[in-house]
Amino acid sequence: MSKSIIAGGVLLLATLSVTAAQAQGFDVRNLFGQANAPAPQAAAPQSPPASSPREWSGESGASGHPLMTADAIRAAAANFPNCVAGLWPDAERRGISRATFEQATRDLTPDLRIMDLLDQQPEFTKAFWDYLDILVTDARIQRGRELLQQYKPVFDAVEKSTGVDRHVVAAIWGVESNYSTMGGDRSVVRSTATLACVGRRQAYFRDEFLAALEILEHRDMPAEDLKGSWAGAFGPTQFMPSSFKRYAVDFDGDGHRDVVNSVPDMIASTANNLKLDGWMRGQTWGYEVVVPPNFNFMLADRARSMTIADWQKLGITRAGGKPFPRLADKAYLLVPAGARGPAFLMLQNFRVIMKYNPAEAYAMAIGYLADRFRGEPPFVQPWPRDERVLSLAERYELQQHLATRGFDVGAPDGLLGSKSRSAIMQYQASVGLPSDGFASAAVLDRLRGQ
Ligand SMILES: [Ca+2]
Repeated sequence: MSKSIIAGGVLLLATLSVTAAQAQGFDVRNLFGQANAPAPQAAAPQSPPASSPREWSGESGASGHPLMTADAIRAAAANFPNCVAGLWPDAERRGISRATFEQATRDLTPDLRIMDLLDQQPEFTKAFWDYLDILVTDARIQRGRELLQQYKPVFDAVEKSTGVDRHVVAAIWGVESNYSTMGGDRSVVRSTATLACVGRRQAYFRDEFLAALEILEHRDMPAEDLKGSWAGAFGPTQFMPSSFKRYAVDFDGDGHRDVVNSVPDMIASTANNLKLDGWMRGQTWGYEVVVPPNFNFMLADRARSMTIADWQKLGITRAGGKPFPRLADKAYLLVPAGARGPAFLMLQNFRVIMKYNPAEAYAMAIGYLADRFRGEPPFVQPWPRDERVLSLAERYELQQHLATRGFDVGAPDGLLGSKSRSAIMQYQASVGLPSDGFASAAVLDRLRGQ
């Protein structure tokens, strides 16, 4: 499901592409610190329910967007009934009946607490390895294996028809909702209507709101089952309404695409999502690799795709000593924790997983969990766990130092995406440091000292 980064991600070491639209589920997305969903701290144990009865703070949003000032939010809230009523012509064009529309929107009120969540920016982020620790636990590995066995006939059939690796589908299920045991409980119709009429993402959420009405119109699921994150993602694998529309399938043959209550529909729909996003049958997602001494980390660039054979010529080997199974597959090199941490060659399927949720740490957790289901061992190389993770203020400061020195970081926003990573590499090269693009405290200290 293309999830949208509603507010921009904050994953320190991950590149967050802000193009895809995904709504943070309640839990994982929170974990990834996007302004939309979940509460970052909670993944290891469990998140508290997403919709506690807390009220809107009444404060202007941190984004500074004109539609996020307290006055603008109040004015939009006052106009909410008119705004919703004004969406009827669009709904009608989509084949939604007047009865469905009225039933869904009668007495509907905006959930303004969402405005606080929309602009929320976590002050602290976790290191790349922290996400893997939290998301890929022994308990999650064990439970996933049980479910792969329990639903083996479904996984067999879905894998055969879509070509998508069952372990990856199971991993998404495990990470997005801890196998259906965690999920938001906000009404998808109410959340998307709120966001369609209030705040800075109205155009995007108008489509989501209308797509949610289409689900009701087609009787795929009743409104009371459409519950999820504040951004409108629902079900065990966190479909946005528009993603549901594109990807969901009725696999158990009861005439309804019910990704909430039917495990076969959920598994098949999630696999179909990955398939239509470009999954390469028979390929894995990536490999942990070892780079040779004095390696040129400038080559670690998502835009630099080469065959595994080409990477081998540069001295890269597979961690653990096994040979690469297919040398013609194209891959890019990812060094998520800098030169002191492990390196990875990422295949097309890693990019596909990132369409589901555009954070590298998320996608790697999915791939790693899938490997562990299969019985593969943990990663071989250690993470540099002594590295201190920079705070939001420090990341912002780092970007400003780089910009002052003429390195292109885009608009400094405290989010370290691929542009910032590239700027750090260029800065490191300019001062004779290993150019791994890693935003370490040492790099910040050096920038401060100059
Ligand atoms: Ca069904």
